[in-house]
Amino acid sequence: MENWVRVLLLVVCLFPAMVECRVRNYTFHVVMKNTTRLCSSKPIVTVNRRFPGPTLYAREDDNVLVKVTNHVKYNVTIHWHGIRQLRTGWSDGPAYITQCPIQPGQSYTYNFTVTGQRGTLLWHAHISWLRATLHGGIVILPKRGVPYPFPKPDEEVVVILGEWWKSDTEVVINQATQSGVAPNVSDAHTINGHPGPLSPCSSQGGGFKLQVESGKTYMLRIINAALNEELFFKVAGHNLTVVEVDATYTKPFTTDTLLITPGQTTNALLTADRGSGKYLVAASPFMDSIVAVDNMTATATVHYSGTLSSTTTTITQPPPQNATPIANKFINSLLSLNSKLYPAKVPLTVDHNLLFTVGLGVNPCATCVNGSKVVAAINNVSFVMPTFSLLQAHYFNISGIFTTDFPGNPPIIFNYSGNPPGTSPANMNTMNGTRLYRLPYNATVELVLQDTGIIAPENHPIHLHGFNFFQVGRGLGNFNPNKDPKNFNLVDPVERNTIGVPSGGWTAIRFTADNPGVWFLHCHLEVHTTWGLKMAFLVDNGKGPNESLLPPPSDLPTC
Ligand SMILES: *[C@@H]1O[C@H](CO)[C@@H](O)[C@H](O)[C@H]1NC(C)=O
Ligand SMILES: *[C@@H]1O[C@H](CO)[C@@H](O)[C@H](O)[C@H]1NC(C)=O
Ligand SMILES: *[C@@H]1O[C@H](CO)[C@@H](O)[C@H](O)[C@H]1NC(C)=O
Ligand SMILES: *[C@@H]1O[C@H](CO)[C@@H](O)[C@H](O)[C@H]1NC(C)=O
Ligand SMILES: *[C@@H]1O[C@H](CO)[C@@H](O)[C@H](O)[C@H]1NC(C)=O
Ligand SMILES: *[C@@H]1O[C@H](CO)[C@@H](O)[C@H](O)[C@H]1NC(C)=O
Ligand SMILES: *[C@@H]1O[C@H](CO)[C@@H](O)[C@H](O)[C@H]1NC(C)=O
Ligand SMILES: *[C@@H]1O[C@H](CO)[C@@H](O)[C@H](O)[C@H]1NC(C)=O
Ligand SMILES: *[C@@H]1O[C@H](CO)[C@@H](O)[C@H](O)[C@H]1NC(C)=O
Ligand SMILES: *[C@@H]1O[C@H](CO)[C@@H](O)[C@H](O)[C@H]1NC(C)=O
Ligand SMILES: *[C@@H]1O[C@H](CO)[C@@H](O)[C@H](O)[C@H]1NC(C)=O
Ligand SMILES: *[C@@H]1O[C@H](CO)[C@@H](O)[C@H](O)[C@H]1NC(C)=O
Ligand SMILES: [Cu+2]
Repeated sequence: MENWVRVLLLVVCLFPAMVECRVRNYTFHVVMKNTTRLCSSKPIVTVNRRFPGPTLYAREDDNVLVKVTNHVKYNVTIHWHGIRQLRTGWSDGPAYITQCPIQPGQSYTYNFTVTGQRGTLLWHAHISWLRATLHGGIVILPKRGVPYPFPKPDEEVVVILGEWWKSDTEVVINQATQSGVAPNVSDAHTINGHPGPLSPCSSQGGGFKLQVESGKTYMLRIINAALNEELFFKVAGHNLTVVEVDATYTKPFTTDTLLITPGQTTNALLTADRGSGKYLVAASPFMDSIVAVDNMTATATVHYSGTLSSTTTTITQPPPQNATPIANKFINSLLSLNSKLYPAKVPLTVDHNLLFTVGLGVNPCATCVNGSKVVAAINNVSFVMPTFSLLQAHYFNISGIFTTDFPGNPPIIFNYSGNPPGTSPANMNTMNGTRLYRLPYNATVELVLQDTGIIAPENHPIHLHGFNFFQVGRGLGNFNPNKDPKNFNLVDPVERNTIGVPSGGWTAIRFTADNPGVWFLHCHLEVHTTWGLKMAFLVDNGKGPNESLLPPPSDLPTC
């Protein structure tokens, strides 16, 4: 852009009323704050002393600038979860993947443009377990004058689901890493930062209260920012109409229960059609395996205007923890809107056919409790975090940081799902390495994510950075490459950035590698990421500057 145009834009943006301002300029100060929950106080890491952190608002096509200054003792990075970051991988945020951390006392300005996306996403720290308290919403409004493809709601509300530990989460994960066993589960779930009125230790005025007026419609922008748990979400006495997930429009459908995995977002319309009263909102865990979870239900209230404070709250029964049929019903209802304005651009041909097993393992560890440690892997490779950023190593041709030999298929074919029991490999060891899978620009990829039953089958919410993908298929047991593709939905599959791989089953996704850079793929259960359930794609530049990664910004942190 010509310099004078940039100066003009800057000046014009001082008077946003005069003209559409295209630059959104935010300042994030990462600071400690003492916070009381569950009757105990502890210092937590926050952005601008807020928990959850501030909501980032932008319109499609806006340029977003966020200057992050680190005032705490931990290294910090921030990830803009679901933002495509077209050619701006430097602003994606996962530590040691696209950048070195912002060290104590340092600043870094994330600079990206929102292209072709509208809806709700989230930002969160992407280093260690700091995202437990370092997270917030991202609201992307459609371009000015472009309506939603559903009736305009009267009001919009960001609803962030989270997980709360009484202990310091950095201590929780360090303790687990040293002992080699699973970290402690959380002590409560939260809705907009509070465990809610039914918590044994309710505080802060009984939790989050959504004040509604009878007859009006509210769009809930619901975000699962929990570290390790998929959550059901319900409102007593009300149905919800899902209209968008992961910042892509869906075919609207009505349900009484939502399922949201960590990293996923859902926009749902709630019509206040009850006249009056108080109705409980509940967020409770979904876990259809033997793995321990925090079974506390987080609550909030929908409160109709004019309702007496003495009115009792209508409660709702959360689904059982292992309610697989309720989860499946919700997942199977999700389809892309696939309208003329918002077509589903599903790749119809496939250049790279990949099968990745995702699951757990056990490796020897002399210093650990039982001489072994729990690990996790993709295609039997437990990812080893480098000490230098992969994107920088790639851009500057620095060798010795990573290899590009990540296997496109599992090294051993077995009964992946472990069903019938006892058929999983007796040897549960994994390999380790910082191995990437290389893709030419614009290659089309079909990736089947296959759960393993090693230790136990489990639902893994897998998140891909830099791309949206389409979920073309899903099933139980071993994926069958001869039979299963016949049932793929290539017309209107849901488009998203995070997808649950069913316990003992598989999910098939397709995407086009039209974004050059290094892009992280990992389980969004933070415990599994820590254990090594992660890898990265390296996407080469295409032809010319419009298909090439931009040069790194001058303030990019170094290691
Ligand atoms: C963003 O805000 C900061 C602090 O208010 C200011 O110094 C900077 O010039 C702004 N940048 C742009 C591009 O508006
Ligand atoms: C938190 O509280 C402790 C004990 O009261 C105090 O020493 C500390 O300075 C407080 N920290 C912050 C960040 O307010
Ligand atoms: C943000 O990045 C764009 C390139 O994508 C660049 O033109 C612009 O100057 C950058 N803005 C700031 C404030 O650094
Ligand atoms: C984790 O749980 C164990 C057993 O209850 C307890 O001894 C330990 O202190 C907990 N760790 C943290 C960091 O809270
Ligand atoms: C929710 O929708 C279902 C199915 O359409 C219907 O049976 C039920 O009565 C509705 N519940 C409420 C509270 O509107
Ligand atoms: C939650 O789990 C604890 C510990 O396993 C158990 O004692 C308690 O009964 C469970 N509560 C509910 C509501 O299931
Ligand atoms: C250690 O091994 C024993 C015996 O197999 C088992 O009971 C125990 O749960 C293990 N402890 C840990 C921390 O894995
Ligand atoms: C890295 O290597 C490629 C191919 O050899 C070359 O085109 C590019 O200029 C190199 N980049 C840097 C920063 O040295
Ligand atoms: C994984 O790799 C380890 C170490 O090479 C090997 O012992 C084990 O058999 C492999 N397991 C699978 C399922 O590929
Ligand atoms: C990777 O595996 C090797 C050989 O088993 C082992 O010596 C090394 O400690 C492992 N590295 C990590 C980070 O686990
Ligand atoms: C990328 O691939 C699509 C088809 O998948 C094609 O339509 C498009 O022209 C390609 N773009 C480039 C720049 O190669
Ligand atoms: C912070 O990051 C730097 C650069 O990677 C590293 O040298 C340092 O050990 C890290 N500090 C902590 C506390 O992890
Ligand atoms: Cu997982």
